[in-house]
Amino acid sequence: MPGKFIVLEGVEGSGKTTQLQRLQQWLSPKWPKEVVITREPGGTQLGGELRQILLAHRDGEPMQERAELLLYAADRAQHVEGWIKPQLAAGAMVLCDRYTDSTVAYQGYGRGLSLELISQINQLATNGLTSDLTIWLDIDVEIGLARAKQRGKPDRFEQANIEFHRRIQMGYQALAKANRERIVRVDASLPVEQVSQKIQEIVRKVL
Ligand code: T5A
Repeated sequence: MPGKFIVLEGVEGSGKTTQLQRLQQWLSPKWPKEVVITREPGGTQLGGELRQILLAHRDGEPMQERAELLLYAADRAQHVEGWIKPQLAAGAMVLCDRYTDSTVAYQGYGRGLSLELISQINQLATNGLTSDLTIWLDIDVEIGLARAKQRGKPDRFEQANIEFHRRIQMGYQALAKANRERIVRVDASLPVEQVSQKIQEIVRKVL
């Protein structure tokens, strides 16, 4: 497809939202078509509704792990077919906050669901669409959570225990090691401007 698909990944508060906005500003004058930002969960109207369900606190009836996995997959299937693919077909540069690696890291390493099952469900949800580049914003989980907390009331995931977040971080480490051609690590503990510069150096190579 004529467009390009770039994903930012990382633990809570790693700076994805901040960096996606800066990347969009930097890329817009360089890319001939639109440069658009989206996110998972919540990149479509249906996804927005699923996002509320996924991030809400629920007293008395915790969300089951497989239900959580399938809701993320539903969000992704809608996003890929209904929004990302048409954008890529029109030549857009799509910048996405989280994608399939989040499911491997959170539902696989974090929750302990089968990586094989997650791989199959990711395949079903994406119909094989992979990113052209994934940038992993690598930060210590405690620093990321402290940053995320500064913004206000923590969601269901931000409230989970620290061991859950450490397992997710291990998931990202394993993913980066196994996918060196697709995933590039950036040290996200650096100041915002320096992180942006590192990201620009990496993205310049795929333009
Ligand atoms: N999830 C998602 C799954 O479990 N499975 C899946 O398949 C998918 C797709 C989504 C949740 O869903 C889970 C993962 C998540 O828990 P979300 O609200 O989208 O929820 O959560 P996050 O993606 O983690 O987004 P956050 O908004 O929490 O973090 P960001 O976007 O990484 O960080 P950002 O840019 O908002 O920055 C956080 C704070 O730090 C500051 C910012 O100003 C901001 O205040 N900051 C820095 N401070 C110092 N130095 C820097 N370099 C900084 N960069 C940013």
